[in-house]
Amino acid sequence: MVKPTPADRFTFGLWTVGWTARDPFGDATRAPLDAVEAVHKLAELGAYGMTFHDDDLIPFGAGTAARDEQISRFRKALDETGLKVPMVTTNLFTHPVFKDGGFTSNDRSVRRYALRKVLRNIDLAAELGANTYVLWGGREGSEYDLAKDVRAALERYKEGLNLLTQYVTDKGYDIRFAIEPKPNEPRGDILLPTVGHAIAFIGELDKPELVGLNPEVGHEQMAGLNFAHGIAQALWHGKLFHIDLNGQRGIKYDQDLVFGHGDLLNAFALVDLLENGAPGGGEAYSGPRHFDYKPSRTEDYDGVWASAAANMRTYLLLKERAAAFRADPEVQEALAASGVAELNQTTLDDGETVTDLLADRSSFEEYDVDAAAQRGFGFVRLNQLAVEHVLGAR
Ligand code: 3MF
Ligand code: MG
Ligand code: MG
Ligand code: MG
Repeated sequence: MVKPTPADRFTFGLWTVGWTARDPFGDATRAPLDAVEAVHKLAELGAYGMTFHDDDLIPFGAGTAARDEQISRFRKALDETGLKVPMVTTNLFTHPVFKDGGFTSNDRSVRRYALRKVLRNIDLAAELGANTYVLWGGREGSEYDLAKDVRAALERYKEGLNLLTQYVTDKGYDIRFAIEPKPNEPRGDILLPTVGHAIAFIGELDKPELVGLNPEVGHEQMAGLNFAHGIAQALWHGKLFHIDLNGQRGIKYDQDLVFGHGDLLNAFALVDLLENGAPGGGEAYSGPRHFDYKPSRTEDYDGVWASAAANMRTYLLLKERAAAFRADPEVQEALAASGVAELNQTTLDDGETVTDLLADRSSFEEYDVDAAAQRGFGFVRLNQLAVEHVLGAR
């Protein structure tokens, strides 16, 4: 069970295993990785697919002939291995032209260029059969509050997304967009910093049904937020279109550790949620399990492939542990004692009105608040059972 197969739908960004480990303080520690080799290696390890930014696959500024040649080499590798490309994205952050953003740069010509760069890559995404297009606006933001008119920037963000959703509709592409929130890094403050901000923004768009989220574990945790809660809310809104799995240890720079190498208990709750749905029966997640991590700068290529395998193995181990947790009669009993499923009961009876509630003396006038306040919820016992399952003690 802990051997990954394509049926597990594990995917990796080309920029993850392909990260040469340059950081703001030091040079690359690894040689560049060819996309074709990455496809073969990931397929050997049991992955389902690979994703990429336009510039990961085709060097920025490559001419048409070089671009076509690289796409055909890549397609050949996909055909040879059966690896899929379920998601594609655009790099609107590396080239200096994007220093003040893509869709929301104060410079209108940059905004027009950014849209053209995305449109060109959407055509490639459609050709390769991707049905999710991720938008991470890493440079959409500011360092200085007075330098960015945030309302105007949100208008331009919206204008850009409305253009993209119209484009895929006109072209008949089976593609939906997924916004990836992040609070900061590389900008001091990034627009749409959290899952919640992005969900609210989507509600303002022309075709909100074509836009959802690609939340990343570390991005929410960088803001001190609970990732499993964010994912539950995204599922509740029907907006979990894609997911970036990795590990983060607290509020600091974006660590992109292997999945589970950060907050392991939250990762356990996350896998339980993705695989089994909510305890009360809420829907599970059916999209790719996408890893957006960085093999640490200390690793050579053996370490890169070991770390890629580690992401999948940890996910599968947590999935196994979550199944054992759910199947444990003591856990079921503890869940019931904690009232976890009770929260699924509507607070009012079917057809009951506010007048009926006001007339129900047992709910207020005769309610024994002190007796009700005596109830112990047993959440600590439940959590300890989870810890013991994660540790393999049960
Ligand atoms: C940065 C990220 C990005 C996005 C990617 C879109 C470079 O912190 O997480 O990775 O995931 O641009 O998928
Ligand atoms: Mg990230
Ligand atoms: Mg990250
Ligand atoms: Mg990411």
